[in-house]
Formats: sequence, C-alpha cells, structure tokens
Amino acid sequence: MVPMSAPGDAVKTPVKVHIVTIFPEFFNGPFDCGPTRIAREKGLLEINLVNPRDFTTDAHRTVDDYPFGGGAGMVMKPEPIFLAVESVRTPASRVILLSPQGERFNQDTAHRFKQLPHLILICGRYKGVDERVRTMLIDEEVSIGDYVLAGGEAAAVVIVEAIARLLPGAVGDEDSVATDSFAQGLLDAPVYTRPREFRGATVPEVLFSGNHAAVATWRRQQALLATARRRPDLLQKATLTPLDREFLQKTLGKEASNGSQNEK
Ligand code: 9D3
Repeated sequence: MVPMSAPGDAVKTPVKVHIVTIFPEFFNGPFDCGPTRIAREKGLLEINLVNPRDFTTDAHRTVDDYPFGGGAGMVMKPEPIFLAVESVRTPASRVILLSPQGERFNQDTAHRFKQLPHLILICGRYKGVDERVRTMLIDEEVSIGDYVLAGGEAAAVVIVEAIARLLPGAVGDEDSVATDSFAQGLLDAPVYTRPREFRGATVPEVLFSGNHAAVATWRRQQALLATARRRPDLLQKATLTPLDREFLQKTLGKEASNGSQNEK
C-alpha cells in the first residue's frame, strides 16, 4: 500500500519537549486543555517528563544538598540533573534552564522555540541548581518575569502553552494567532459581543456600521491608544505608519507618539 496523507495529518516534524522536574504531578492537567491538548492530539507537539530523582543511586533518592559556604535553603545537586538531561538529549536538543536569572521570555522567544525540534526545559526548585548545570549543561537560561515562583514548573507550563498555540492547526481560528496583540507588537483593541447595551453601557457605533475599513481603522487606533497609555515600551518597538503617528500626536500630544507615559 502507498502511504496516504489526509488533510490534517501532521507533516512537519513535531516540536518535542522534555521537562526535567522533580514534581511531575505538577503537570497533571495543564497540558490536557486548549491548544496544548489539540497540538498533542494532532502530533504537532510531544511532551515528556523526566524526573531527576529516577537518576539518583542513594537509598533516599536525594536530589538536593546544603550550599557550600553556608546559608539558608538547599541547592539541587548536579548529578541527577545531568543524568536526566543526558538520558534524553540528542545533537538536535536545545537545553534550557528555567530560572529567575534567565533572559526574559516573550513572544519572540515563543516563535524561536516553536522552530526547534527538541527542547529540554530544566525546572529548578529550592534555592536553585548547582552552578555547574549553568556552566556545563545548558544552552540558554530563561525567566518568565520579575516575580518569585517556587520553581520552574509554572514557567514550563507558560512556555509550552505559548509555543503550542503558535503551531499551525492548534488554534481553531488561525486568524486570531496572526492578528493577536503581540503579533502586531501592540495591545489588543477592545472587543464586544451581545447584548448591544449592558447595564447602560453601549457598544461603539462604528462596530455596527458594516464599514469594514472604518472598523479596521477604529481597532487600529484603539490598539495604538491602549499601547501608548499602558505599554509605551511596546510602542517603541512596534512598526507605526505615518498615519498611526499622526493619529497618536493628534490624540495624545506630540510626545506620546514615541512612547512617553500618558494616562488619560
Ligand atoms: C531570585 C530569588 N533567589 C534568591 C536566592 C531564590 C530563588 C527564588 C525562586 C531561586 C529560585 C526560585 C524558583 N524560581 C524559578 O525556578 C523560576 C522563575 C521565577 O521564580 N520567576 C520567573 N521565572 C522563573 S523561571 C524559573
């Protein structure tokens, strides 16, 4: 028989992810929902868990130890993490340590990661991981933001979900991925659904005009305004047309179009 392909078959090689974690039960649930589940079901995404504890050799299956030099808290031992990574690593793997010291994860990182055939995400716990993991085992170090988590597991969920929804076929409406907030480098415009009036608050008239160009212009302007007011840092990096700049200058004043704070 000649192998047949059908529409919807995964053709491209899937993104494979191994998550190195001493708390595999953390991941009961989050990958069985939404785009992550769809991507897995379609063979676009493969997620596997590897537990460093399974690579210990002592009776207590020890994965942490006291810090040399003293101080509070425990440090994750290098050997179980090295053995866990080495049990799944291939020449195509990218080994990523999740830690508060890492480079900030953003939408550009999600697009870069979705191109990689194999990600190994190492989740730390306690005070952190032995420095030799950083200097000898990993390719890069990633943080999801400036707040303190108890470990890398929640960060791994965030990163996998951000990648999963970018895989073609994982989200019902491809357009929503192409036009979503960060694809344009701007915040989203407001959205409304029925009822047309809710507790006295009405929907902007332009959305009933049937004028698609007018609706598109309104949405663009709302996105520009929201971004200028709330995330001027994003506006700096966004590609603005001369019309966009003119609109922001007229609406917010001259300085607002190049990213100054301006909350109305
Ligand atoms: C910076 C705080 N560290 C000072 C001793 C201790 C520490 C706190 C929390 C070390 C590790 C952790 C656990 N956090 C992560 O593993 C983590 C994380 C985070 O806390 N914030 C944002 N992104 C990430 S990715 C992994």
